[in-house]
Amino acid sequence: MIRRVLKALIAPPVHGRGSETRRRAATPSRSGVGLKRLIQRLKPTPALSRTREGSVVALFAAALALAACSDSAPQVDTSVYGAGDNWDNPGGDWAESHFSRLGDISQENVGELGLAWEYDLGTERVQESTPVVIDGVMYASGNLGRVYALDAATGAEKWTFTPEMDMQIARSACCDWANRGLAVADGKVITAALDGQLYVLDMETGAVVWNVDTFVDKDRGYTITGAPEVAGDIVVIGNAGAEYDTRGYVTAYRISDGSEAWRFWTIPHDPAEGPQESPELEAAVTTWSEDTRWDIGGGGTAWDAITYDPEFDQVIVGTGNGGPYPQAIRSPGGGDNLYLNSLVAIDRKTGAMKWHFQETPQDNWDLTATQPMVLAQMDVNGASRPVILHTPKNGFFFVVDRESGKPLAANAIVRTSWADGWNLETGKPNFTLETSDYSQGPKIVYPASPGARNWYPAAFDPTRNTYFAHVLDMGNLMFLSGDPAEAVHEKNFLNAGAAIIFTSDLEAAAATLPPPMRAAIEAEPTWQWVKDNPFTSELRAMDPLTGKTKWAVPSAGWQDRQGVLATASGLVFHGSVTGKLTARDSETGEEVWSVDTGSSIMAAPMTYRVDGVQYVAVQTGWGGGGWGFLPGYAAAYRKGNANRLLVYKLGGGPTPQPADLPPLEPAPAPPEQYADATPEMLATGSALFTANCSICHSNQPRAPLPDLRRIAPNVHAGFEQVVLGGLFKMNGMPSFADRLDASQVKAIHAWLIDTQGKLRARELQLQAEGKPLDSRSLTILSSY
Ligand code: HEC
Ligand SMILES: [Ca+2]
Ligand SMILES: [Ca+2]
Repeated sequence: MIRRVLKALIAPPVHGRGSETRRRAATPSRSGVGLKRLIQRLKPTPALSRTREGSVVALFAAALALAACSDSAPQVDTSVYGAGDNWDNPGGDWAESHFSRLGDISQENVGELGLAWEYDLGTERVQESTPVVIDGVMYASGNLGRVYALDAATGAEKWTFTPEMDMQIARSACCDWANRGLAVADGKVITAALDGQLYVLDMETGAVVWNVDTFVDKDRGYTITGAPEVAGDIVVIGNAGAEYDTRGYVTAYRISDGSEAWRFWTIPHDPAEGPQESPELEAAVTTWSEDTRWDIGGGGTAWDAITYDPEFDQVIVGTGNGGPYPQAIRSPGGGDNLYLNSLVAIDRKTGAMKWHFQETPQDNWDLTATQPMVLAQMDVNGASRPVILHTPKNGFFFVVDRESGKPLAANAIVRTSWADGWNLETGKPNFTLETSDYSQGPKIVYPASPGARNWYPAAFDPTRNTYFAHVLDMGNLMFLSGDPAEAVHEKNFLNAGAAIIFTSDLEAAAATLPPPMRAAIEAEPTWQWVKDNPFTSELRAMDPLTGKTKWAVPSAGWQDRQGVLATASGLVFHGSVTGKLTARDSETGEEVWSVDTGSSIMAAPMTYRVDGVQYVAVQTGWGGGGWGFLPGYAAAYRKGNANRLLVYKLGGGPTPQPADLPPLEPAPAPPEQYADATPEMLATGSALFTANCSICHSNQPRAPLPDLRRIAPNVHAGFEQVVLGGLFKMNGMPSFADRLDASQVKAIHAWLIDTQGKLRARELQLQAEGKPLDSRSLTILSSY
């Protein structure tokens, strides 16, 4: 039934030349469209009904019409589901479905896919973005907020844009220099840079039309990694930094001139500082305890999903986790802590909240609701409802009513130890705090902080009623690293407040923990889950309303997660960190085509058509949260991480692979140890390194950033200039002059000299024995 109705909603793929109109005029559609919307559409616009009257009134009407430009809902034909020749935004269409109606590439001919063109993105860091294509021009965003405008048929460069910034900002970026896409509207390309600048560029030339600093406080750990969202004549942008010391908000700017239309704070401020910014925040503040550590920030940052819903003229925002993670620090004594980990619907015109749905109340676990959402129309309990399909970090598949914000379905898709189900009547989870509240001792919490789902986009195929997404069923051990009452606010720095060990490493790590802690962990009922199966990482096809798996295929490891594209012709495209790009049969999951690109892929592929030729494109590049821990199965480990844009078409050629990296060499000899180095100094250095450096320098071979156990003599000589003087700041090595003094840097250096000496001895030995020099450590560091 659902399938039949939605099939009717989908226009058949248009064959032949020519591009379609991006935003069609609203035409009442016969099938499946709600009566309410039909009536809305048939109403004459105010401007039309008034212009018949006298000239004075006509003038008045003209003024009204102008005002109407910003006040009336933009016209988007929501009866057409899925992208066509164009791919309007990183999610493809108005619903952000990552679904294409194009069918020139089909199950029958997909085997003929080959490379049409490739483009060197010129960087070696993370790529999480899906390009946009408008009328034959591709606009891709790269790390830091770079933009590449390319001829979509040939890859010829039209222009590029690199945002200039003080790279000290890199210190506030927990999860790499990620960027998840740009927006195109009104002849302009809009990109948000890591440092908080929102740039509006001329679509033809790339020239800056205007830019604005979106950050309210430069002394706190804000960054931007998400895509701007266009909603009529405004553009909405959020930010990241819940792990630091931020208070989340999104801001709407008028695209025409950059003036601020509204700002929505996702959590309250300290009530001692005066009234809240809005009535919804006055309501929210009652869900935070009186002892809340407002000084540390509170979190709730909207770092990815922002989706404009044209049917209700509302902007839906997914908000982030609490900061610090432990509620015992953040809001001692409890409370839901609104609007953390929530979907909030904001009136586009006024910036006021229409409804909210909190997916993880009382957050202790970094279970954000920032994961991408897909809009849809779906039969639920016999009625056709406008819905949001949402799979946040917390392990449930939610189908939420877009009109009321009420959950219509909530099914667990992985093991969850913080809640064992959902009460759809009350809209609340059934908490299982006995297996997840770690304020009194360690708990093994499922899902882990990387989430059952994360930013990796899902695709929804309404013709098959199937949601395709990478799903990670993994947990993490969580425990307090100190007394919550004594937590200090680390300014513009990580304030996560909890220690984390992923279940992928837990059995190995448990052996090294203090015996009482180990005994406590082994007494947990969830210890059995770890022993049975520490994690499952797989691409799944799921039914949204039941959450049931139709098919699943395993990924190469828990860090092998990927974005997805689905097409009406029954294909699902996805990459892999191993370098493989694959097409599958939507019905069975069976592989129908693949190519080894030699480049690690995490971003979602997309598809478009120019002059009657359908293309499939994907950006390659490893990185993101925990990026230092490059798994050995990654293409980036074998071949480096040169970022590429790969574009395929039927009858294309082979995909050139980057050359293999040369074999590892033993670490070079370190300089002589400081004469006054003591074991205490080395221990201090080790601890300071873990606290300050390890988030970027994982000290693994072939990690994206230098392995500091292998530094060259000249870098040793300039160590202090690098760490305190900011010598390499322009390349993303920030200065620590505000956090460390010369004696602390010396302690870190002494520990690194010692470590390098030991590593060199070990590697010379391995080399003599003809063994590989791969000296890795456990991936126990969480930086999500
Ligand atoms: C925000 C990420 C980040 C953090 C945190 C960080 N670094 Fe770096 N570091 C970098 C980057 C990026 C480079 C490479 C710079 C380049 O290519 O010029 C680098 C390079 C270096 C180098 C030069 C290595 C070489 O072989 O050329 C040293 C030394 C160094 N970092 C020390 C430290 C120390 C010590 C800390 C902690 C106090 C630290 N870094 C923390 C990002 C970081
Ligand atoms: Ca969006
Ligand atoms: Ca987080």
